[in-house]
Amino acid sequence: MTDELDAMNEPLDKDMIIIKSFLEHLEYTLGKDKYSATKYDRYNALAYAVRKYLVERWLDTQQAYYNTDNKRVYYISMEFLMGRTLGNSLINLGLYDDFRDAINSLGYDFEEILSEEQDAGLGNGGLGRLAACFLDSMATMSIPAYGYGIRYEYGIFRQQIVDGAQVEIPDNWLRYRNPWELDRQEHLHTVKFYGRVITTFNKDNKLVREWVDTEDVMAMAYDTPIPGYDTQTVNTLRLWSAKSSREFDLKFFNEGNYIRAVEKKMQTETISKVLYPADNVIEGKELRFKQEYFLASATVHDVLYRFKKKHTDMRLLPEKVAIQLNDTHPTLAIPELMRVLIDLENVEWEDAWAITKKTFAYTNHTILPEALEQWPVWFFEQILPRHLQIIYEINDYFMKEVRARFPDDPDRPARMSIVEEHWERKIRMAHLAIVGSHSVNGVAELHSQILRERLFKDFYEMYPERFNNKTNGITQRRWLKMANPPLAHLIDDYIGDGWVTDLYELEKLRAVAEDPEFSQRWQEVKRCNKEELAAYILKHNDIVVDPNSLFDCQVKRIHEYKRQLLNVLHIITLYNRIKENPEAEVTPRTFIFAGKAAPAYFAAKLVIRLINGVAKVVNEDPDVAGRIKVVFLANYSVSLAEQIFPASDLSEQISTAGTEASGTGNMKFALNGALTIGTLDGANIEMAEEVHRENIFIFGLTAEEVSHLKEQGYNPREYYNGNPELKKAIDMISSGFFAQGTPDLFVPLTDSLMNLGDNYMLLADYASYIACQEEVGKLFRNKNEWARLAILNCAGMGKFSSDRTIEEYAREIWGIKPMDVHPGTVNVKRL
Ligand code: GPQ
Repeated sequence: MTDELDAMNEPLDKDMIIIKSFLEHLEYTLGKDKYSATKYDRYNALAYAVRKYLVERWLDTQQAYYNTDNKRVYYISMEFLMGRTLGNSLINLGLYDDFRDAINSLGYDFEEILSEEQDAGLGNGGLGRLAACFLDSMATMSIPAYGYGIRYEYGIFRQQIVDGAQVEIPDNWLRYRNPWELDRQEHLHTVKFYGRVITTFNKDNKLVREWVDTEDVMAMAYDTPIPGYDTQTVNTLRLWSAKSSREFDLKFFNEGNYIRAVEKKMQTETISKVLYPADNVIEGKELRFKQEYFLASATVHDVLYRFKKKHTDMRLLPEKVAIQLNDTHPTLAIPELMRVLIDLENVEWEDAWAITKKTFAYTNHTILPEALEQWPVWFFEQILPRHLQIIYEINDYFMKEVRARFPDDPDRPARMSIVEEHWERKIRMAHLAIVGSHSVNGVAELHSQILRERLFKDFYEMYPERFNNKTNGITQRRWLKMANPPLAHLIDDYIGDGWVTDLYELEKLRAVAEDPEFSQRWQEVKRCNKEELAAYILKHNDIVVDPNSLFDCQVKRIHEYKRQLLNVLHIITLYNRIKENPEAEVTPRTFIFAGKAAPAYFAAKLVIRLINGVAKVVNEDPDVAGRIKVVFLANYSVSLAEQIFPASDLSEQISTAGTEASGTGNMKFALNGALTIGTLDGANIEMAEEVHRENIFIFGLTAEEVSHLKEQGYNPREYYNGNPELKKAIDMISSGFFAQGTPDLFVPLTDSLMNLGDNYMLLADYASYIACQEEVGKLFRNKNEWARLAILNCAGMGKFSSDRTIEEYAREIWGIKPMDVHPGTVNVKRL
């Protein structure tokens, strides 16, 4: 019936269907009329109108998964950095233009309504955004997949810049409603903490362990639909929220102290309160440990619940379930699955262990030692006593295997042990993840090589077949089609829109890289995008920037290894050159920075102050006016990134070689027509291969040279003394020239370069970076040549679609094939 109505009305009433639904939601869901509705109400009404189309496909997809019982993949991650959902959903559903036209016809500004949406900022940076891109690709490629994470009440903090310094503001993103999630009151799991383990015998006189006297927390599911592009498939992102249990409430209330009881209740619910804001470093806090177990346990129980609806034989689990661990953060899922199989499902140890290893796969995202998780044994003793027993037992078997395999290497067991015995005893989560998985992967070729040859060398020698590489990627739906409509349309006009689902199609741009008309339009698009960003900068920073200048961008977390400070040394060098010689040939540039620093990361916060200090000096100095400008954009986020990439000319990817596992911002820049200046690090290396080495600006030491120089004894002072421009720049920083009245302010930064060994070798790479930047500046003066290279860069981005990455995971690690969903169980009403 509805189908018939739809068919009858189709061409006629497309706009009307949308408008009706929008107005109905405004009135009946939100209780507003056109007089009382705020912009935010209009956003919500629009979101509910769109949600209908998601839900229909979602129900179909989930029913199809249940019916076919295909193998599914569970991507478990402590972070999902989703950004905004409305625009992306419309694009993936193919309804963007219809909704835009309908809403605009009511006299509203559609884009303005979209920008009302708060980012879902449940992540810190690359690792969380990768998880979000993977969800998009898995749905688009019709892979039966689920994301599992935590529904933090507070996502990544909002950053304000006050007097040049970062100030953190809590991100209360759920204060207003979230139209994209559906709470699933019925999907509840009990997660246990504390207590003790008792040993008893069961009726078969078999030894059994019981974990008793626990403090229980409930995990409640909130589901968000994840639509694929141009497909029926709508997958699920399930986020867990902590609730105190009924029994828990009663127990404490019965003890008679009402206020104390409520306090206790609030304490348990703090588990899902806030995202830890540190990136690439562990904080080692007990609450974080509990969060990790909370996610791991709830997810394992949910996965098994779904499995058991169709199966009774646990040995079939690896044929139906693949679990991908996004870094070690969810690794407690390994001992949790072992516990459930052995203690609750009565599976024998050997079988349980074989099932577990076949089910799990682990992705490593960093080699920085400060980011490798190790949890104190006493956390386990108190909080997860049964898991500690299981980990010890896993380790006993594992140590036997190591000794048997390498009888002549007496130090090896201690090196490889899951238990670190020195100083304070700790559990090495990466070792547990490797031992308990059938696959271990890095996220770019160089990174995977470093895992095999350095970080996990011992493990690679023992289990070479487990190690593999999966170079990261990004979704072109969000990062080109949605973020940069003018460029997307231009590309469509010349090569069609096949690139939206097959990014290798961009290769076809090579043929038009020298076509004058295409080049002209390409340059116009970039110019318009730069004007928009310039307007944003004027509005938010009150700085006038010239859209003709080279937009030189470094936007990412602030971290010493990412070397924002090296970029600053370049700026100061240019400043000095112009001051000394007003005729100096310096291509006009606007340096754009954005990024958050972990609240406890002193050096990173100081770098933010330095950037702002340099900005003040440079921007206010009439001698360099029209030549260089420096801008720090506050509160870097997915939605701000969507405005920066399209307007960028140059992408700074300048980490010390061997430190950045992959990088993914590099790919977003190139896709949007920026050229890269970078070291041979992470995915930069593979990008250089794809775009051809002559089309990318590479400088600095290689990873091998970095290790070599470190072994030989690196002395930063040699570089300082040998390079007057470098010396001058560093001296200006330490002397307080940029410190605005606090002369010693930046001494810790120069100290770390000069007196603490310059861990990330800025000084060693300085000269080569400056020389490379001169080439960049020269090339930019030739607009057509610059455009030609930018087009070739974009043309070479095919490999860096997360569709390619996911296809490799699915085929090589998960053993999962795409699965078509046909509209069936419910009517999918089409516009
Ligand atoms: N990454 Cl371990 C993060 O963003 N946060 C982390 O805590 C860890 C890694 C990044 C990594 O630094 C980038 O090089 C990668 O491109 C990204 O993960 C995704 O793999």
